[in-house]
Amino acid sequence: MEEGREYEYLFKLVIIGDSRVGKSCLLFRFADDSFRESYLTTIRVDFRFKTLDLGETSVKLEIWDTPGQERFRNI
Ligand SMILES: Nc1nc2c(ncn2[C@@H]2O[C@H](COP(=O)(O)OP(=O)(O)OP(=O)(O)O)[C@@H](O)[C@H]2O)c(=O)[nH]1
Ligand SMILES: [Mg+2]
Repeated sequence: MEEGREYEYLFKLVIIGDSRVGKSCLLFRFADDSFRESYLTTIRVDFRFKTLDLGETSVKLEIWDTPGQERFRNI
């Protein structure tokens, strides 16, 4: 591992899918281990980081959440 870097690998993931299928909840659960029942549609692209220690390897995940509504299809 290079000096000053806290992970060996960086993976970038994008969550896509239809509106209301639970994309944001999946990310919220994974990143913060919590759940909200009220539905707040995603209106722009948002991302979260999470670092996992897998034995001696440290992996950083950059996870992007996208809006599923038809009007944001261009994103
Ligand atoms: N019961 C139950 N409800 C869930 C689950 N996951 C998500 N929901 C509910 O489903 C609704 C939609 O969840 P979101 O994660 O906001 O959906 P989304 O795919 O991000 O939707 P857009 O942002 O519009 O694309 C919310 O009211 C959540 O509370 C689940 O595992 N179980
Ligand atoms: Mg969403």
